[in-house]
Amino acid sequence: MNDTREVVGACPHDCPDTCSLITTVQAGRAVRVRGNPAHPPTDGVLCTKVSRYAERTHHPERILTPLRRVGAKGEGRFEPISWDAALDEIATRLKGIAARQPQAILPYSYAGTMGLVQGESMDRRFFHQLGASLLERTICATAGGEALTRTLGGKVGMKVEFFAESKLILIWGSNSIASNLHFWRLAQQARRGGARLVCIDPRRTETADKCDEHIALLPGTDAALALALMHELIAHDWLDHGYIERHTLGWSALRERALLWNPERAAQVCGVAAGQIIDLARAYGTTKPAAIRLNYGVQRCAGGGNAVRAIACLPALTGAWRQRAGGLLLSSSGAFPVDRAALQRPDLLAGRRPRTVNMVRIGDALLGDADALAGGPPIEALVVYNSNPVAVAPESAKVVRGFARDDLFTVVLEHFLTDTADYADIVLPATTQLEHWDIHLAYGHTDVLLNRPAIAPVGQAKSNARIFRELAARMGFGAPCFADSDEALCRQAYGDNLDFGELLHHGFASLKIADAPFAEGGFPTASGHCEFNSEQTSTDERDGLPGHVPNREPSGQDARYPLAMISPPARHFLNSSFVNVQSLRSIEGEPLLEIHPDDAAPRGIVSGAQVEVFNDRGRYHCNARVSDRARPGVVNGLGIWWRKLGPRGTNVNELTSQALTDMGRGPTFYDCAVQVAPSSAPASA
Ligand SMILES: Nc1nc2c(c(=O)[nH]1)N[C@H]1C(S)=C(S)[C@@H](COP(=O)(O)OP(=O)(O)OC[C@H]3O[C@@H](n4cnc5c(=O)[nH]c(N)nc54)[C@H](O)[C@@H]3O)O[C@H]1N2
Ligand SMILES: Nc1nc2c(c(=O)[nH]1)N[C@H]1C(S)=C(S)[C@@H](COP(=O)(O)OP(=O)(O)OC[C@H]3O[C@@H](n4cnc5c(=O)[nH]c(N)nc54)[C@H](O)[C@@H]3O)O[C@H]1N2
Ligand code: SF4
Ligand SMILES: [Mo]
Repeated sequence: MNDTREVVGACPHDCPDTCSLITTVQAGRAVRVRGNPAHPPTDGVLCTKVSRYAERTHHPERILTPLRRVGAKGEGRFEPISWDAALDEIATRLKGIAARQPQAILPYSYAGTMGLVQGESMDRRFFHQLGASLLERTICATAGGEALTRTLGGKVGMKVEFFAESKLILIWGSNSIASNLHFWRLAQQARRGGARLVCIDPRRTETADKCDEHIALLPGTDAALALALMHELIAHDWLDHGYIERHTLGWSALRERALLWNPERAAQVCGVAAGQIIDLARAYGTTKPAAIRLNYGVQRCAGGGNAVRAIACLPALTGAWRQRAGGLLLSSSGAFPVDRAALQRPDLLAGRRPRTVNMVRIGDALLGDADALAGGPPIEALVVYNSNPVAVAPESAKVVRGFARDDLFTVVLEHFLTDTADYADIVLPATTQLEHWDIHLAYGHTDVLLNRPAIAPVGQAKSNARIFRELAARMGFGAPCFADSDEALCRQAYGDNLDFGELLHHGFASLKIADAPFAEGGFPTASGHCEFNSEQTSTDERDGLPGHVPNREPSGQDARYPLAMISPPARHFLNSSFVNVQSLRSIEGEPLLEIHPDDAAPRGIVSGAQVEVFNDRGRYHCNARVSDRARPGVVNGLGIWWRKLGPRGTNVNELTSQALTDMGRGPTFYDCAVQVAPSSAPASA
């Protein structure tokens, strides 16, 4: 057809791979989205989910107009209204509250799009000018991020492409095939070159199946494993003394700590055989280059920060950083020179210092818990975008009760009527990535990507940035920065740090980073060293050294709730996105709990049975799968279904807690004790 066009964009999702997309447009419709073969990290391949992005964009249930609630909160009954009516009503309500107490207004957003423009530009300016409460965006990665920063000085590490040359790769707390597909391709390449792959994960994932070795440790015991590896490195002198002396801080104290952790002690704590730990230490101590692909699965528990710190010390002990195919990667996002002050304009606060609400504790905060409210006023208005908190935040019972408050004014910017949108007073239709401009960083590679709109907005949808621009005008915010277009915001994101012309031309641009950035030390910490001992850590939590912090709710501790539950992502959803895309939901089937045969048999649970998973916080109804994908003592509740699409309107976050991690004030989704029983009533009830 002669009106066929191809447009280069960027995958917006919260995924380390940040793929370059090519969208085929015919007669104004996106008909196909594929991976850009010219972008090396993407290499022409997308995951199954985003291959369906055209289906998601042109989904028959897309919200096409602004909506006003007509039913009760949560019922999901709305009537269409005009943009003028919607924006006027929102501006009037927000002005009324702001005149008394701007901090009673709370934005709630996360990485529904990772785009810097649609995720953290005009929205932030708007709330800064308003003097609204600040949001601590902690729901994913802050424990690990903080831990990495305390150890290495930032979210920095190996360049991902060099994993292909490694001879040993520890895939630690990562189901790469599901969540980091383009890294997995590099790991396969390494394997063809003779590398050994070791997966460290309580669950026997599809990634574990394909590795040479799987260490199925108990959740939240990674620091103990890392300390025992150090013990063996010391005992066998597999250390790079020169590197330790020149480029690290706190070695003698760490050495003393590690010598307390012989493999037998760690094996007890981790619930694995001591022999596995000894073999892993030998491989790690004697193979060069050795690389660690650490991921966020290790840090969703009470001691998540300490676990990441312990693991992040390992490459400095063996001098693995000397080689470009050695070292560690958790996140590369710290390498991107984003000009956040230009994008977000914190100066618009003009000296005001609003209180900060932690998004993990939105349930408690909405219900008036003084601690969750950080001593500030009750929340009277909530503006949600790029997030689906009713489905994804912990302890759903409280989140739902909070959102159901009749005295709360809630605005939700969305593509679909999600569990959260069902509680909105006003829903505003937002554009998808195919319909707006944006610019991206990545956390699993080091390229900047530009996203051009491929099609016109669907229905009456507007981009987040445009919505906040129009709201700002209605609020009477006169500063010139409230007039910046989405495209202008793209240019401001990196300012002079980047050649925007190159981006416009190719759609991506690589950061200039040394192949082996820490071969000669030079870590971005205050000392310039890899900090085994962190002063920052010693002042606020512990003694400054990484240690094993047990889970709050470990397997086998509470007789009422003897099983530990983790709830990692289902492969064909992205958090709660795509759950409403029928072709993907069909692949996933039903909400699922994996349980080991030894735990299933005494409870009379068979595969396919409906079960109730419960603890003091709630009750989740789902389907059992009896399988050794779960290790004994641990059940896997794969996430994150829309509540309204799960049996009896529940999802796995009924069970999770709002407790925070040791560092970074992050969530403890995978630190959750439960009991499981066959369902007492039919699932359809
Ligand atoms: N397909 C798909 N891809 C995704 C997502 C998705 O929902 N679906 N989500 C995206 C987002 S937001 C993020 S943050 C990343 C998440 O991806 P990752 O950073 O890899 O983190 P998780 O998927 O939470 O967990 C990874 C693995 O860690 C394991 N794990 C759980 N507890 C522990 C533990 O205590 N120790 C160890 N060693 N392992 C543990 C889990 O079983 C899981 O297999 O993926 C992104 N990519
Ligand atoms: N039990 C359990 N809970 C978890 C996790 C877990 O592993 N287990 N993982 C946690 C993690 S790692 C994360 S990151 C969070 C993720 O939680 P969220 O950040 O809430 O991510 P999603 O569920 O993908 O929801 C994003 C929403 O943003 C919308 N959206 C996307 N693009 C745009 C846009 O341009 N404009 C607007 N207005 N909306 C848009 C999508 O339609 C979608 O509904 O969940 C956390 N919750
Ligand atoms: S979700 Fe990840 S793997 Fe899939 S297209 Fe997006 S960036 Fe690539
Ligand atoms: Mo995440």
